Amino acid sequence: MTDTNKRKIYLAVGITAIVVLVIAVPITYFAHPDYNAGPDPVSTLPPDNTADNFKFNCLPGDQNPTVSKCKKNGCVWNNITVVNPSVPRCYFPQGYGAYRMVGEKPFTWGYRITLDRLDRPSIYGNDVTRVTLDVQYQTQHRLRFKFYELGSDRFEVPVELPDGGEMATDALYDVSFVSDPFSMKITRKDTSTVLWDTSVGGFIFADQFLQISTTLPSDYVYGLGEHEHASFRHDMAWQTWGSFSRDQGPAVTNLYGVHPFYTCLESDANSHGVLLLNSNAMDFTLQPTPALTYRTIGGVLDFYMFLGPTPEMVVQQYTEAIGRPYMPPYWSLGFQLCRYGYGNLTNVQEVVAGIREYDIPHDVQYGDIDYMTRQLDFTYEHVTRYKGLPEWVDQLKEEGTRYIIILDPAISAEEVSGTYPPYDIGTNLGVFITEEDGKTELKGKVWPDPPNIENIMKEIDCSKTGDSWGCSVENYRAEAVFPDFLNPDARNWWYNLTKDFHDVIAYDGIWIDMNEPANFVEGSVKGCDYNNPLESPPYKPAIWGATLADKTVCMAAKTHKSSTEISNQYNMHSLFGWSQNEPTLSATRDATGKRSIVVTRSTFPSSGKYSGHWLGDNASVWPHVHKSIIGMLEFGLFGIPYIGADICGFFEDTTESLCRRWSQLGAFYPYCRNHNGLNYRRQDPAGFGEEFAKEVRDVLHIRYKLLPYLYTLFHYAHTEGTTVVRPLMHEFVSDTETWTIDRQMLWGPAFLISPVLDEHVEEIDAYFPDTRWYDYHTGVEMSKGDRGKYVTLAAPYHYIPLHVRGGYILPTQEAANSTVFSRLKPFGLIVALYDDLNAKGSLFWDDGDTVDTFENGEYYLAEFHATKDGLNSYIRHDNGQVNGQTMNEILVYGLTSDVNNVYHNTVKLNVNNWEYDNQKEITHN
Ligand SMILES: *[C@@H]1O[C@H](CO)[C@@H](O)[C@H](O)[C@H]1NC(C)=O
Ligand SMILES: *[C@@H]1O[C@H](CO)[C@@H](O)[C@H](O)[C@H]1NC(C)=O
Ligand SMILES: *[C@@H]1O[C@H](CO)[C@@H](O)[C@H](O)[C@H]1NC(C)=O
Ligand SMILES: *[C@@H]1O[C@H](CO)[C@@H](O)[C@H](O)[C@H]1NC(C)=O
Ligand SMILES: CC(=O)N[C@H]1CO[C@H](CO)[C@@H](O)[C@@H]1O
Repeated sequence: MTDTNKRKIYLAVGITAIVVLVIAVPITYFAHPDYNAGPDPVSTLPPDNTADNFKFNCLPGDQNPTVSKCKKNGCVWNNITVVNPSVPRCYFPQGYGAYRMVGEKPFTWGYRITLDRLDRPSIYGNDVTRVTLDVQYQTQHRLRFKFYELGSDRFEVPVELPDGGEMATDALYDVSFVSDPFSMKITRKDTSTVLWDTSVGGFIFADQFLQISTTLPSDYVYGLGEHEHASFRHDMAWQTWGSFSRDQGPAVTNLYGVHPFYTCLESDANSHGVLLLNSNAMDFTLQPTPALTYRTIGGVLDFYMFLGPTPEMVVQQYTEAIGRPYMPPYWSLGFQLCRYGYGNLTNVQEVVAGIREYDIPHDVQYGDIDYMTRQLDFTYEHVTRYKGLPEWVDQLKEEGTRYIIILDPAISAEEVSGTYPPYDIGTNLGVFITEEDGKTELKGKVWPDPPNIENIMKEIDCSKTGDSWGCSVENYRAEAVFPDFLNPDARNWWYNLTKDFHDVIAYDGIWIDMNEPANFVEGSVKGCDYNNPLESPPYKPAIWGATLADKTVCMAAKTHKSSTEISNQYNMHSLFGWSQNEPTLSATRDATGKRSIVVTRSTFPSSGKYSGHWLGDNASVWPHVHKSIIGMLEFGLFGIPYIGADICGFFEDTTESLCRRWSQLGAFYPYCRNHNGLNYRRQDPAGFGEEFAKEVRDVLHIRYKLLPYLYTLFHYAHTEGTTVVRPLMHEFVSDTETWTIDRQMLWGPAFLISPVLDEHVEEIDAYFPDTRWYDYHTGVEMSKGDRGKYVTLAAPYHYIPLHVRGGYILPTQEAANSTVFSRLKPFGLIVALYDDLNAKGSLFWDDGDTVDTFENGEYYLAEFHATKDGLNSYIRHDNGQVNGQTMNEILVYGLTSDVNNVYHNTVKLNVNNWEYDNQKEITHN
């Protein structure tokens, strides 16, 4: 609450949008002594005065930079002054530019600038001689600037974002240019903070290499994914992160999704965000200047900048552009249980019986790939192992637990013709990704087994070989093909199969995995043509694997870009998971007739419109518990708030102490799923005996009690783009201490979660921003002296510290064994008063399951407002969704005097029906 006034000022100012065109005097670049250096570069090197932080790598990715390679690029070589081995030895001359402005033309949306290439050595070949830059002043807070090649058919990302429009007249930003060599500068008008300045040099626009470097206004940078980062705030000490979707368990490399979006806090606590809309393999280098370099190997440089000025507004503006997050059904906020390799239905039933025995809330049960026949999509193993699965799913649902099935994109091409319609129909329609010829289906290997797998396994026992994985891929896996989802036939084929499969198993939602797309052989079963520059580009970004096709399909493989245009995997690779979203969601919606849900592994900007995400195949190790908070905070920035990690970890055996702490934190993941890998020890809530089970039940009951609050947060995420799991800095941005906090998180503005993230720890230091806080468990107010401080809190093994922020009202509902039953229970409110005895909050409610209830007005929305005189509710919209339900418990925290009377409307209530103590007051009406 401390900074709202200050924030507002920025919106009120900003009057005109004037392009400042600075035609600068050509700078000393041409005179740089090194540029035309003579034949003996080493001996004639003059002392170079470029500060280390201002060195921008001219031989990125080169493990063995040499003077001659460096000189050939027209760059400066200096390894004398280098102390830090991360500082590039070969770097661009100061102010290096390869383009100059030759024209500038106004448009309704802004300006079009024409850039011509100067006479410079070509580092990567095929430089584009004329680059166009469109600067679109799209709105007051949104700027688009796009470098491309006018009139060419260079690849552009087919995700729809705002284009053109009328030039905003009240923009918060200024854009200015230096003409020769070209550079650009973006300034926040009211503070004159320079948000971007590319005059540090290094702008390159070649066919297969596009680079731009900019200084940043501060070194508080967040986002840029998907990777496993050690901290939420980026490390600016010369870190390079690759991005290219990859089936890769969390590690310091490119992972499943691609999100070239960052937010930055300026030193005065204003915030902005930047998206590079590009899907080619790329990397980002962060260096301590502070500066950022983007390098991508295709497409165009299409940037969107969002001016905030608060970090929360940046996310709202970003999701306004890429699409607001999906509204998950109420039940999908309940507890979910999964594992790979239950093996058979009896085993699943036993686990579920254990969950029931301990009365643990259980909203969703999953089937991983072992429910299928030989891992074939759209089948279930109906002969022995999963005989009776459909009937059991029906029964489960009657009891209040829903069922989600996994579907992998890869389809077996080895089934006997006429026995497996998914392949037969698909191949007839030509729905699969093809080789370069555009005709031959590209075949890889993923999970499906061939028909004769049992005989093969008798013949070849891969477990006895040195390389059991390699052996099993070679011998046990069938050749498989990959749907080309942007081909309209493929889309409809997938939609039909998925929808029709609901007649077999009445699933409630779908989990799509392996959609990077993952492939267990490199490129294809035939390999790839590495003479093709798409497979072997002149620059390989800092991504995992020796080739781009590593663990996926060949880059030259043909893939639709739209219903009518064909592109290739080189451009479309990272969009594969995104392209699977819409058809899957439409199918499950239409099959169930309900809102339903899709959870996907591979994401791209705008995936949040259709799906949630889990943080991937994490290991059961302590550091991942902390990393999961970082991952959630980042996906919040990326507009994918339905997010969580596999509780207790996927790979490796968990331990009881790890699983206990992970379950405590996981109870506050928006996507709350315990998921385990093949053959690891049990880790479901009933897997460690009664005491453990009761502890998990208790913490899940807290979650369930707060589900109305969580659901309301999702409503605002869906309608206004606000975050659900929220970094502390988004609420307390004027407090710089919050800028680095990633071991605590908030639910919305008002609920603080301070988990234990390490083994053998029973107390933690938690930060309490300077406002009023109450212990959720007891209602006791935190001492005033603790405001704005780290406080040591007791956190015994069974306990997670949770706090409610004064000034807020949280809607609650009594917990039950699933949301089916909790939704029938009475509501309540937690009224946590601020110092001035005010508090506010709201409740969004609908039937939890119908499509587009908000859009169609089928909901209830109330705002609550507490003052020293009482508590009022204002019904903003009411279509009867809460009829027949009661509100039983109103907890009021922070009253300063005794309560003498309780009224409901004007009716005085019987004093015997309410309880009161000196910290909190409980009323029952
Ligand atoms: C620095 O450059 C000189 C000249 O090329 C070379 O002899 C020397 O080995 C280099 N040192 C390092 C640490 O790379
Ligand atoms: C299910 O698998 C277990 C081993 O995990 C086995 O003991 C049991 O017999 C199987 N049950 C059925 C019905 O196949
Ligand atoms: C999908 O199903 C509809 C309705 O049965 C049918 O008309 C259509 O041809 C099918 N499309 C594909 C691509 O299978
Ligand atoms: C869940 O709780 C309800 C009552 O709230 C009860 O009727 C139902 O049988 C329980 N379901 C299971 C599966 O335990
Ligand atoms: C809990 C955990 O390990 N989380 C990590 C899982 O992997 C994602 C990337 O997919 C990371 O962002 C998380 O930090």
